[in-house]
Amino acid sequence: MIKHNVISVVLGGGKGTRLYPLTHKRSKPAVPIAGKYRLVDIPISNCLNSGYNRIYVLTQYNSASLNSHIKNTYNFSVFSKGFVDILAAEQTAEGERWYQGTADAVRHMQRYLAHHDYDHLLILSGDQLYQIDFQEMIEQHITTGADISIATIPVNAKDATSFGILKSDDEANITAFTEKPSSDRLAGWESEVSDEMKAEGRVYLASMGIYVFNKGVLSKMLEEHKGMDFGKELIPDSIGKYKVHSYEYHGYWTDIGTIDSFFEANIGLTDDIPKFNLFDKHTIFTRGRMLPPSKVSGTILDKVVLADGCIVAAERIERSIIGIRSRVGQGTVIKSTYMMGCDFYQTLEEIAQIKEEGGILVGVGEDCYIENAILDKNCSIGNNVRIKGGAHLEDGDFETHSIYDGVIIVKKRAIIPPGTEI
Ligand code: ADQ
Ligand code: ADP
Repeated sequence: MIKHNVISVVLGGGKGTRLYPLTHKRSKPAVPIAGKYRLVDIPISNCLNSGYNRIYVLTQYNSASLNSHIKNTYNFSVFSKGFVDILAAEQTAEGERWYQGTADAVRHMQRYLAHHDYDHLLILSGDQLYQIDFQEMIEQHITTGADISIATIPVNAKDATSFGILKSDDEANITAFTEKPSSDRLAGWESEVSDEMKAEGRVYLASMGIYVFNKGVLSKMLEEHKGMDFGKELIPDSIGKYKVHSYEYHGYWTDIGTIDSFFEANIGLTDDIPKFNLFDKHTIFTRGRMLPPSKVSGTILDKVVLADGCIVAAERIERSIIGIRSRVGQGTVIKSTYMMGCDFYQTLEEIAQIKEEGGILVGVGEDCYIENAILDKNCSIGNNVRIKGGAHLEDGDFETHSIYDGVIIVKKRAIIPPGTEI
């Protein structure tokens, strides 16, 4: 039963520079994950599974793929009040003035909220992997009489510098907040945590960037405060002025806003029992594509998440995600790689013609070796190509690929000629 009157806002992405080149030609919410989903499916599914079906997605850019994904995925019956609407900064009347930060993005959408009846606004980040029941969070928000609630999780000293860190009293009211403190400023910010967390060194309580605001409170804050950002300005300023409550979350939660964490989170899905469970009673919603089942011949697959509609003839694939409509040729070995897949199939006639002209087919060719890589959509990788990421590689950006933290990211639609070594 849905007890709360909630509107959800997914912060779909600022410039998205930390996920470049995956965000070069698409907005961040549209970045593919786990072989068949898009980033935005995670927060939206969490909302829907919690029974909250009025959702705005705020994004700096609009992209054809984001629009078609949302339009084709989140259709509600005429008897429901549900919607998932994209509000893109580039389309606001203010023209060139883009959203400058998260609070500013929400400030600009206030006029859309005016048309709705709601009591609470649930604000979510678009680049996190987790499964939360938001009803529980909102229930706690209401029973504690909070004006603002922030979902929190214990993190270690290394991670603490990338998050908002807070302290709370015995009743979980937040008494102090500092955004991304440098490591030399961490002393004194430790919190009481369970023995298990202590053993892992997770003694700092971090904001998960997930907020519940009472309706009137947020509009007042946005009006009175000229701040652009929740984490840097509005939240720190609210401490002491409002009742800000910490909702402590104990499950799996990870930020996937950087190439490194995005790659780790995807590859982590191939574990025996992954921390983020796709095979759960809660559905992760995404576009229903009516693809054929995948076809595999002669391949040893070990810890592989294989999406729909693939044609795989490789020699061996290990600890990898193979996305929708992927084609992988004979003799090829793929390890620790996220292949996003393809938006289309080439027909038999097209394949014959491309081969006759000495061209390269979409997908991964024959006798290739690919390790520690992300292959963006629609790449054409010729035969005998060797792509081997690793700590020995320096970061860099090249025409067909980029390298970050040892991961080689082959760009969308890149054509890699036969015999290439990266
Ligand atoms: P960050 O994630 O570093 O920290 P921020 O860059 O503001 O904060 O991004 C929050 C979310 O909003 C991200 O999903 C981002 O893509 C999106 N976003 C940013 N600008 C946007 C804009 N103009 N329009 C739409 N979306 C936008 C925040 C908090 C920390 C907290 C971490 C947890 O500030 O206190 O610890 O989240 O991940
Ligand atoms: P996909 O996510 O399936 O790889 P894209 O995101 O590239 O697809 O979406 C297709 C179209 O969206 C592109 O051809 C481009 O015109 C538009 N688009 C993508 N990113 C942006 C952006 N940052 N700004 C404006 N338009 C964009």
